[in-house]
Order: sequence, then C-alpha cells, then structure tokens
Amino acid sequence: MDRLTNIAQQFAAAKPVTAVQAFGSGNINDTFLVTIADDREPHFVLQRINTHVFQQPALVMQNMRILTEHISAKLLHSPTNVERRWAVPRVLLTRDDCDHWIEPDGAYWRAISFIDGSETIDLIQDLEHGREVGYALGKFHASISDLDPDRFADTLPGFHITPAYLAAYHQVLPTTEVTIDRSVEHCLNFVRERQEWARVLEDAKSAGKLPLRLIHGDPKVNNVLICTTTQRGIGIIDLDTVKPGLIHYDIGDCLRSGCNPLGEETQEWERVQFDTQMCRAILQGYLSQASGFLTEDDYAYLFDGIRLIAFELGLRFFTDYLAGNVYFKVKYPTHNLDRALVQFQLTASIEAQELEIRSIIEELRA
Ligand code: GN1
Ligand code: MG
Repeated sequence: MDRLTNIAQQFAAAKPVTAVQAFGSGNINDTFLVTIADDREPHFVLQRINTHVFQQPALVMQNMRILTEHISAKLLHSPTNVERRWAVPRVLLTRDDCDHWIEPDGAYWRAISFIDGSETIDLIQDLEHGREVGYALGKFHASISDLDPDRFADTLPGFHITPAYLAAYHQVLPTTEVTIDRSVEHCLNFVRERQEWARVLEDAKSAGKLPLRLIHGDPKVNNVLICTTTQRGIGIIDLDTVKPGLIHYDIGDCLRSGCNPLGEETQEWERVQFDTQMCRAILQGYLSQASGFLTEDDYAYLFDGIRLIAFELGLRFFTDYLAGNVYFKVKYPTHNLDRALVQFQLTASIEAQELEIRSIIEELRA
C-alpha cells in the first residue's frame, strides 16, 4: 500500500481506499480527494495541514469541530429546501476516534466529508455566480452569528491584522537578498505610499466602532461550494481560519477575489481591473443574508475593507518574496512577486473607482 493510501485508510474505517488524487489549488495545505469502496459516500477529502503555518493544528481541529457541529445542528432543525440546500462538511475520525493522524515524520493529516453534487470554481464566471458567492458568505456569517467568538482559539496570531503584516515587512526588508529591479521598486513605492492608511480597520476596532465577530478568514471565490445541478451557492469550505475578527476582512477578501476576472494567478498584472458590476452582484447576494446585522459603522468602513484586503494580500505576497518564499507555496522563484503585482494593481483599480464603489454601497443599503 502506498503512503497516501495508507494515510487515507486511517479515516476510511473498513472500506478499502481505491484512489487518492490531488485536489484543489490551495496555497498552504496539501489536499487530496479520496475514493473508497462505498456506494453511499464514495469520496472524502484528505488534507495535510501545513504546520509551518498552523503551528497548533489541534486547535484548528477543535475550532473546526465546534463550527461544523454548530451548523449541522442548526441544519437538522431547519426545513429542508431542495432548491436552496446548505451544507457543511463533517470532520471524519480515525478508528481510534481521533480527528487527525500523525505520521512518524510528524506530518499532520485530517479528513472531512465531501459534499456530494458540489464543485468549487477558481475564476468568477458571471454576475449570477457572483451573487451566489456573496449569498454564501452572507449565509455563513448569519449562520454563525449566534456562536460566541470566545469559544474559538486564535490559530494564526496576526492573521488579517494589516499593521502586523507591515511590521513583518519592515523586519524582512533590510535582510532581503532579492535583486531590486523595476517590479520590486514599484512594490516598494506602492507600500510606502499606503502604510499610514493601512491601520484604518484596526484603528476603527480600537475606537470601538467595529466589533470582533466570528469570521471565515479566507472566503475567496474557490472556497464557495456551488451545486452542480442548481448552480446555487450551498456552502463555504476551508474552515481553518475561522476565528474572531472583523467581517470587513471577509467581505473585502470575497470581493478582491470575485471582482478580479483575470484571477490572482494571472501573468498580465498590468491588465488587472476591479469589476464594479461584479462588486454590485456579490454585495447584493451578501446583503440579502447579512443586512440584518450590519451597523452604520459597518457600512461606513466597507470601502476601506475592500481596498485594504487587496493591499494586505499584495503586501503578504511581496513580503514572502523578499523573505525567500517561506510561507506560500510557489511554482517558480518570482511567483510571489507576480502575485503581489496583481494585488497591488487591483488595489490601484479599487482606489481609482472609489466614488463608484461607495455609491454602489449606498445604493444597496438603501
Ligand atoms: C492562502 O491556502 P489557501 O489558498 O486557501 C491564504 C489566504 C490567502 C490565499 C490567497 C492561511 O489560502 O489568506 O488569501 O492563500 N491562507 C492562509 O490565495 O494564509
Ligand atoms: Mg485557505
């Protein structure tokens, strides 16, 4: 039995594992789709948690179990809606009732159920898809709004705290060994011009204007499950980063990912633009579920959230490039630099369309 099959088998009880194949396009964990000899549930998802990033994987699993059990219990008590089903993966256990399996070399593995009849899509397709992506994030926020954020461990300290990323950037900068070419120069200037403003959401949090709530942490387009039959948004996966935070980071992340039709991996960064029609569609879908719990201040900081998260992700990619690619997986040495250029271009496009984006927010909240 090969290594992956053996690991998968730990979570498959007595059902023989028949295939294990690479799955998805995550930048942090390694993900596989497992097939087992079982007619009722022939697939599950196997993941190796990147313990360089998530240094306390047991806490990641603890959070995930609290969250998925909460949503599943709610689903049990809500009427089934065939047209609009909502799904959440289950954490699978080993034969010893453990939610993970550790290999002799320390690799940390876990498994979750595969939601039948669903797919994830890397690039936003059309306005209808955008509305479903927004709907899914709104529904997710609404479904966890009654969970006490204090029950959740902080599995990734500093995650989505923009000034903390700036501090890390300033620490890495003097030690970098990369060549300062025109692209790097461009990124250095881009960060310099925005570093004062980058505290905007954290300042609003400190001033008591924005409350800590439970957030997903990574609600990009390809983490939204789409039903293969109805094309509706039916869930959100990748629940490792659920923790107390500002929902603005989630809304911003969803929009920076959904409103960039070329995608975050494009090689043509100079052509990147923020699509405001898509922004309207995603926000419409989001607000259809979330308008009930948003405050005046939440709306007032939405634009900053959208601008900030694109900038923050660009800064994270750029810092990782300067540091020698130690955090995000890369396919070639300048991959993180290219990704940073894309996010900075998107930020610039958001800035150039500020008035229009603000008027869309006003129009939709009315
Ligand atoms: C990482 O691994 P993945 O692709 O789900 C990152 C996110 C970034 C994203 C950019 C824990 O997510 O914050 O937005 O890449 N996750 C972590 O694609 O850092
Ligand atoms: Mg993720």
